[in-house]
Amino acid sequence: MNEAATLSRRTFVKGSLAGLALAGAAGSALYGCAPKSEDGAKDGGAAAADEIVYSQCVVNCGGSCLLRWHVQDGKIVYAETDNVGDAAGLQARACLRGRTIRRWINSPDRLMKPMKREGKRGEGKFKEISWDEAYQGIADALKNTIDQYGNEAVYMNYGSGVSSATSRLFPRLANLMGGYLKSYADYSTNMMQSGMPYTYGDKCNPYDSVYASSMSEAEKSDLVIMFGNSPADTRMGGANIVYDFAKVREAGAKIVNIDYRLNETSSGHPDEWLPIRTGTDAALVNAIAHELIANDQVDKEFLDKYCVGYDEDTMPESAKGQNKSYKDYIMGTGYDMVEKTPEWAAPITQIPADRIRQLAADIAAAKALFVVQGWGPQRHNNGENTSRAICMLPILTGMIGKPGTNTGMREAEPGGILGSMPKGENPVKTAINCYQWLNAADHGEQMTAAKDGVRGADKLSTGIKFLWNYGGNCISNQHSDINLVYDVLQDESKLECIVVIDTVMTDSAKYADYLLPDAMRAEQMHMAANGYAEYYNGVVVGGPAQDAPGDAQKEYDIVSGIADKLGLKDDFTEGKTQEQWIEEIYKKSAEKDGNMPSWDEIKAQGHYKRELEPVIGLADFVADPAKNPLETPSGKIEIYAERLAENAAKLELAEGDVVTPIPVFDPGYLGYGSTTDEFPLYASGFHYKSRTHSSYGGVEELNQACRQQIWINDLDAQERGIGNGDKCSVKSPVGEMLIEAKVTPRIIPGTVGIPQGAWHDADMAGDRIDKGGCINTITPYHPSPLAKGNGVHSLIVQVAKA
Ligand SMILES: Nc1nc2c(c(=O)[nH]1)N[C@H]1C(S)=C(S)[C@@H](COP(=O)(O)OP(=O)(O)OC[C@H]3O[C@@H](n4cnc5c(=O)[nH]c(N)nc54)[C@H](O)[C@@H]3O)O[C@H]1N2
Ligand SMILES: Nc1nc2c(c(=O)[nH]1)N[C@H]1C(S)=C(S)[C@@H](COP(=O)(O)OP(=O)(O)OC[C@H]3O[C@@H](n4cnc5c(=O)[nH]c(N)nc54)[C@H](O)[C@@H]3O)O[C@H]1N2
Ligand code: SF4
Ligand SMILES: [Mo]
Repeated sequence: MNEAATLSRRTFVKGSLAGLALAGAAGSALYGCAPKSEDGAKDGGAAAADEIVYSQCVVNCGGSCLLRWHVQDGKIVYAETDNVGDAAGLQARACLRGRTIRRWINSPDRLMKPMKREGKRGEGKFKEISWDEAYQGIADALKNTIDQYGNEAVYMNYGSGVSSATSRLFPRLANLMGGYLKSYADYSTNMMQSGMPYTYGDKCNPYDSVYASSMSEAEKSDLVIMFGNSPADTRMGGANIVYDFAKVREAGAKIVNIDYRLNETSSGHPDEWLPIRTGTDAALVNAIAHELIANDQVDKEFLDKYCVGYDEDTMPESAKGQNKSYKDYIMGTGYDMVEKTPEWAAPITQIPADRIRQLAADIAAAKALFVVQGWGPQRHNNGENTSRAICMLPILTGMIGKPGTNTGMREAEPGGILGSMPKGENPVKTAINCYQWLNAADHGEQMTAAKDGVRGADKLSTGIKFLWNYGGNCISNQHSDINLVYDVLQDESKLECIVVIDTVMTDSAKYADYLLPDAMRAEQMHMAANGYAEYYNGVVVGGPAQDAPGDAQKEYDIVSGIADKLGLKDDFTEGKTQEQWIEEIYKKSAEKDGNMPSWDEIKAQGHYKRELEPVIGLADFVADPAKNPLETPSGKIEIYAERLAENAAKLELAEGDVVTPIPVFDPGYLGYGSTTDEFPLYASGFHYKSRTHSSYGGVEELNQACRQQIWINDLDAQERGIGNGDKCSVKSPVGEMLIEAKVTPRIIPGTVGIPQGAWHDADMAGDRIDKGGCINTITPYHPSPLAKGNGVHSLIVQVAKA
């Protein structure tokens, strides 16, 4: 152990004992750079106590885990995570990613200087410029864009890398200049956001706890069915859902985990795994529905009282007497006139008919059924229908709004208690789906409401000409079809100016015209609420723990600098520093909340957490549907959504795309039945434990611990002569990548699985073969039928030994 490490170990003990008191006594130290030490003493006898600075891991995995920086001489020496507060449950303890964050913060790859592109877009060649040149250049480009094309030509790209009360500040500046093209939905829940409001009402979105139950509610259930939901992969961190899920298993419910791979959550419990072909969950639901109907096991009373469209009894006038009910569809008397028996579903789902019958019987016998879906099943080109179909299981059995049940949505999470920096009013009302930005850059003028999901106008008046990309890697790495992205962005007459603000050289950053180095949250005063943790509300305030490296600056100062060149600095800042904004936002939120500590207290404590009661999805509606109707036209659960039938009639769909008023199984683009001799395997992505998307993808230790590998079943591997650890080529209709094989029985035969988010690494002017194993090299760009979203888990490929 070297001297520095010894020192930090020793002072760590002292610091952790004295941490709270010290922070309390020296509240001001939470702001500026850490003082040398409290008493000025240097090590060499009495060790200096570490300064404890509170911050968070802010990437988009939902944890928002607490970091307690140990700071000496203005430098972070050590990071601990949450070890304060109620050890029984309220500790937001970081996962391995968060615990390696110093590798990222102190990485030699940190961006240090503002830069301007020199080579071709995507080539990654830049020259250093001064901040003044950057501000002026960007201000000019912004102004010219608006003068020439109007405000609709300005766009802020999706980016989820930073959660904080003072981040993503570009909208505030753009609104001061007359606004920008808006976006709706997100890359996480795009298809679900579009489909579910037709069933559960306009306000139904995956982030509203009214529509789902807390995971802890499953402790009261006797049968928990999880569709593509793996908290141990995607809800890590001490205060996250994985924690609640552990208690669910202890409580003893039978758990069925439906996934194309044996995910981390059921790892060690293989009996819980029900393998299914990717993208076919709705077919399984259909067959279960068939059994429940055939055996008279549906809750007809619930369906009649709370729902529309199960059978003729509750069909809306416009669809009566036409065999358009859900029951008609399932029993083979409507739509495709095919009876959805387990024998029908077996070859589609790869689940034997007997196993489907057993599951249906278990569901019928359950006293409290808890059905929950992750967002994997909906991240397919048929995801709108799949998310609605999964919710049919609790609907058919009336297992909604009661103890131990869930609506079929992902588990609930409470909203945050913090406001954020006001964005102002955007006078532009036109919006695109966030996934449509590349189309809008390529041929925006041709995009319409009916064909492309443009909202707020019938069509776009211009393509995107100015793209702002902060804290996101969705230009290329996280978008799809990176080869197409490269081609479109080569043409500088289309997208004229791209600004990227990040901390390291990402693949998206290579497309920047201006590439700006950001200070990380540890390097500035930070404030944010809790993440997706379901059972507490909280806030963290603290920092900076150390200075940003090189000339990196915080986003607030970057946007202020550009505003200054436009004569808008005072309007943007209102004469306040970021620290003053944070104080103001906190105080306003605390006033509204009533329970939060005072500003002085939170500064001293660094964090605040409040335990919450678990919730039961749609409990109010079920208790009193007249008093608490849903925001559907009927006020009820709409199994048959008349509105969707009407809206579908107005859509111009791509060939083969389907939108239906009831949740049917349709394979969707590149779904079941689409494999060919050239691409004989299905492939899907999943969110991986070594990264949060592409964030932490540069930490070598994590890459070594959890290798980037394609999961392939022994049968598929043998057929191709592929052994564990072999380098493989994976080809899809749009690209090729190289990746190591993980040959395993933990994946269903016929489907391969690729962890999403690895860093793209290809010679784009050469063979374009990605050596980084980035799945978006091979995902086509095909917005889904209704949402116009990213159904990127639908994919066909060939795999060969490289
Ligand atoms: N094929 C496929 N594609 C997918 C998905 C999939 O399942 N399959 N998942 C999709 C989903 S759900 C999502 S949410 C998106 C996520 O896509 P992104 O929102 O792009 O998420 P990240 O890849 O984590 O990128 C976050 C970026 O923020 C940067 N960052 C982190 N901290 C800071 C900071 O302090 N300042 C600045 N300026 N930058 C910072 C990181 O370096 C990183 O480049 O990906 C989507 N893409
Ligand atoms: N470690 C880690 N945690 C994360 C993230 C991360 O990148 N890394 N990303 C965060 C973000 S922004 C989001 S949006 C969430 C994402 O959370 P999810 O969208 O739920 O994550 P996925 O891994 O896409 O899908 C969940 C599971 O569904 C399975 N699956 C995929 N397709 C199907 C299907 O058709 N049917 C069935 N039954 N299963 C299927 C996958 O194998 C996976 O195990 O996670 C968050 N948490
Ligand atoms: S990556 Fe997520 S779970 Fe891990 S420390 Fe960060 S916020 Fe917590
Ligand atoms: Mo996401």
